[in-house]
Amino acid sequence: MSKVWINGQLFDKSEAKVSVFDHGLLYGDGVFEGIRIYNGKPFRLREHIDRLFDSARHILLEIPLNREQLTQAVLDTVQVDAQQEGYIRLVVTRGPGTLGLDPNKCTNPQVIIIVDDITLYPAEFYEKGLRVLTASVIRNHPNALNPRIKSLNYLNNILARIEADRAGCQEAIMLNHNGEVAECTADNIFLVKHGVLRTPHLAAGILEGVTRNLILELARQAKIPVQEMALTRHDVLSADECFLTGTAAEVAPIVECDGRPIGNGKPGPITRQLRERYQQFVRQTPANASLV
Ligand code: PXG
Repeated sequence: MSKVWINGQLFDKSEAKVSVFDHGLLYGDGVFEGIRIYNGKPFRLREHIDRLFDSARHILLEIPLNREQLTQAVLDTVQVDAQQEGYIRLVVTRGPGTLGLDPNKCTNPQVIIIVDDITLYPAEFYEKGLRVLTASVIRNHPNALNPRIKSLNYLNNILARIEADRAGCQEAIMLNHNGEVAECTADNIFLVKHGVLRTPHLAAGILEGVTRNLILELARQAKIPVQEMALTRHDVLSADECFLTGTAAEVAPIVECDGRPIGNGKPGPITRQLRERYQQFVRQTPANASLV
């Protein structure tokens, strides 16, 4: 039975509630993180907590706990069910306020920790690869809502996901306001060309994915050359390999974009190698290595 921690209290899933006046609900005013549990431990918890605090700082939302307190609350909540594998959703909302935008009317931010199961793509997608399209909806302009903030406003990405869905694709590639490749709707994107691993640089207006950073680390360890750079749709269509990375999807091959095969239309060798290295890393890392 999964549990939900809200501002220091534990609830059963069915009893966990927030106010309809919460500005997280009314305006998407809040931030979140999605964290994996591997071997019973939250994976890369420090990185996720850091990103949550950075997102909150950007929107001037004061989290009523410090990093250590929040880390401990996450560890305590995970401990309740002692799940070996699972998923943690950490949410901080601006809290209940009035029916107007004014964030100053919200004086009680809601800190929510949900521990639940993870839903993955079915296994066949990891073997055969995903189909994606280039969404007509672009990623948020950094001067509108910076994608570095993991905010509760995902409508931009949801619109792209709807396009993908209606075209029979599993994911969408979102371009930025300059027409460069940014990221997928809930994942970062990587290409392989002539043995070089390429991914959009942070300046493209993307989330700095925890999985992205790990893949860059693992590629460097494997002596695979890496380039963080501006990429275009041409680079995707002419790539030898393509894959996405994210907490939920882990490392998943992309074999088709806009109805065209990528490379030979099958998951490529560097994608396979990095997926294996990723699996090995997350499952073999000594328990404490992922803790603060
Ligand atoms: N880009 C965006 C826009 C994301 O939302 C990533 C990249 C990958 O980041 P990480 O740090 O996870 O490697 C994300 C992550 C979900 C879910 O429930 C979504 C994310 C993470 C976990 C769960 O769909 N988004």
